[in-house]
Amino acid sequence: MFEDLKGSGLLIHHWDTDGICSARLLLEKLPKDIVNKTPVLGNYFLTSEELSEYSSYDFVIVVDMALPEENILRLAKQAKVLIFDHHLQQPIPGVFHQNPIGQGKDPLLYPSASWIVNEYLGNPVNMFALLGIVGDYEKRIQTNKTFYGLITDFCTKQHLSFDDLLMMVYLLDSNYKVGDRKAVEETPRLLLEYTDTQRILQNIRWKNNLTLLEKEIAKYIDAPSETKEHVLLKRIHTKFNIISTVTRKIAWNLGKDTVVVNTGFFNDRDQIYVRSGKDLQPLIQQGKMLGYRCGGKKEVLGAVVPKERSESFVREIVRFLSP
Ligand SMILES: [Mn+2]
Repeated sequence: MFEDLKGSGLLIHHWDTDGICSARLLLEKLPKDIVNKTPVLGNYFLTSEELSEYSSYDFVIVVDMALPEENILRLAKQAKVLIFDHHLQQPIPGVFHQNPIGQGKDPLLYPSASWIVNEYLGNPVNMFALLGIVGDYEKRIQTNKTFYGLITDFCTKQHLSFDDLLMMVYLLDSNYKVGDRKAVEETPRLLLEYTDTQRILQNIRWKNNLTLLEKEIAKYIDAPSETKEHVLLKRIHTKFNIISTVTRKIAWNLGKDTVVVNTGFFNDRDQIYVRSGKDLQPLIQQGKMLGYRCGGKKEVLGAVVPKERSESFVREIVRFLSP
């Protein structure tokens, strides 16, 4: 499979369950001395420090991340680069790109990077291929007949429930949510040793992470918030990546348009998250026009904004949401 890869190798993977499981599947087939890394948590790009550190490798594999084209081209100056992914990205010249979504295939047939990697490797269906899918879709995968069928068959054979798989996802994702980048990077190799999948459910460290996360989330749900023009505004300061959960819980509990600002995750930028009954697409476009990293869906918006711009963007959001 990877016989033509010579010299020193680096594997860069997303920090979530799909990224970790994809890395686990690749590591099994790659030379033992390959190094695996995840970007600075929350960064969908490589910093200049990372880029110079990674420029000495002979080959670099990127999985479950659409890193910016200029990052990839920089790595490709020195190294042979291979990308396995399912995010929308144009092919990059000179780079091996295994991405059916980028080639216009139906995302329903390629629901995760782990699935794409597993197919490429010619493996039978297995826990890690499926966990990546459950990680990216959670319960929403139940509406995908083909894959939910595969998942339920697998669960029956392994005497597992869908909730067990969801719990495994929460445990694997707990490492990045508590901000433990080193633990994220250790996990793919740990999973190589986990021949019994029950060991994922029994990992004490990950279980402790979940307890910590629950406490931190509850703390911010219970804390007072401001109301501006019928919009609920909550300011939090946490190094944990819990903003989406906090926003969802507040919005669903109170049934109000909710804006959460987290000043504690990045040193130089704030996380902003919005949940609303209003279509947020125009606001997402506006955020992008202002040059912020901004994305989301109809009812949610997530943005990362330089600290000095954060208050003015929050005012824009409140103005947009006000009746
Ligand atoms: Mn993914």
